[in-house]
Amino acid sequence: MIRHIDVAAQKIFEMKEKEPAKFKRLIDEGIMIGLGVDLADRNEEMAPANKIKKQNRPKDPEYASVAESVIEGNSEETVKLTSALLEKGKDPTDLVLNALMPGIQTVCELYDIGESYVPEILLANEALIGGVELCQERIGEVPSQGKVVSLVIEGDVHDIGKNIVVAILRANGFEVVDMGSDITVEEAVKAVKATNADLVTGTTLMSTTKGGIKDLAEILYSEDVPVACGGAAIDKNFVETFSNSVYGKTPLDAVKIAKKICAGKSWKEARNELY
Ligand code: B12
Repeated sequence: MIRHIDVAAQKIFEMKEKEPAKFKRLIDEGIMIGLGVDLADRNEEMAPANKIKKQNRPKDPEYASVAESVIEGNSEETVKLTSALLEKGKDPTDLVLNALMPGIQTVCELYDIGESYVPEILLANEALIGGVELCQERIGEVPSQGKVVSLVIEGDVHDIGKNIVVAILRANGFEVVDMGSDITVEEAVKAVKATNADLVTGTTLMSTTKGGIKDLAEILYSEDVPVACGGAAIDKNFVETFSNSVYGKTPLDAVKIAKKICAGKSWKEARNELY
């Protein structure tokens, strides 16, 4: 018996060193139990996974069901629910941003805390794509506002965010050449010349590949085609260390940047007017 307590105490001391946040929670909860507080309800609500789901859950219950079907990676259900909402006259862009996107966002955040794994992400991404494609079909042909080349830079396969940006740009009337992921600067320059694009959107999520976005913007300077830069590894301070680029955080920022550039503004004007 005493030996077991010794082991437990040893583990708690190790936890104090290695996982201070967990240690603090253990002590706090111990004090609360000592005071007679029932932690069962509180734990359920405050569990990190539940907190993430709650924070991302759309307020509209119909949108929440779409998000839930993406979280479950259920493509069939996502398509069915999205289709029903489109039939009811819901705006396709709103559906992408406020029903489908919160679903994938939840799975990605759950992955960060070890509550979701690669297969779940891939299934959720498939469900997302199913819903996004339906929304795009509904939007149909929109008079072109300008041409955009979209890509994820060389060495990076993270294309979920780029796919959302592409869908929202298309919904807003931009002709988008979607090059996919792991695209070299040379491939991108070739596509820009071949399509006579007005703008490139470059995405990256990894610190090891963000230099590629800078190289792309600098090389495209001679073509007079700026790069809208986004994705989790990119921030405004980084983008301001090089020219011919405009930072954006959300898919709607990509639309704002594209509108300015396609209306003939320079990258400097777009930067000044947006930030
Ligand atoms: C999903 C995911 C994966 C999936 C990718 C599937 C796919 N098809 O994309 C898989 C499992 C394959 C994967 C693999 C890897 N991953 Co990963 N992955 C993630 C995860 C969990 C979510 C990323 C995501 O899709 N987010 C959701 C989307 C919607 O967000 P987003 O891309 O940022 O896009 C939004 C905005 O940024 C914006 N946006 C995007 N682009 C643009 C462009 C413009 C112009 C504008 C204005 C806005 C904009 O709009 C989007 C919608 O809001 C992140 C952690 C996280 N929570 O971010 C790690 C993460 C990005 N991965 C990471 C790593 C290290 C890897 C691996 C190297 C792991 C490994 N050891 O094998 C490999 C990468 C291999 C490679 N060569 O690329 C690290 C990167 C760390 C770093 N800073 O460098 C992260 C941060 C995890 C971590 N905490 O360590 N990953």
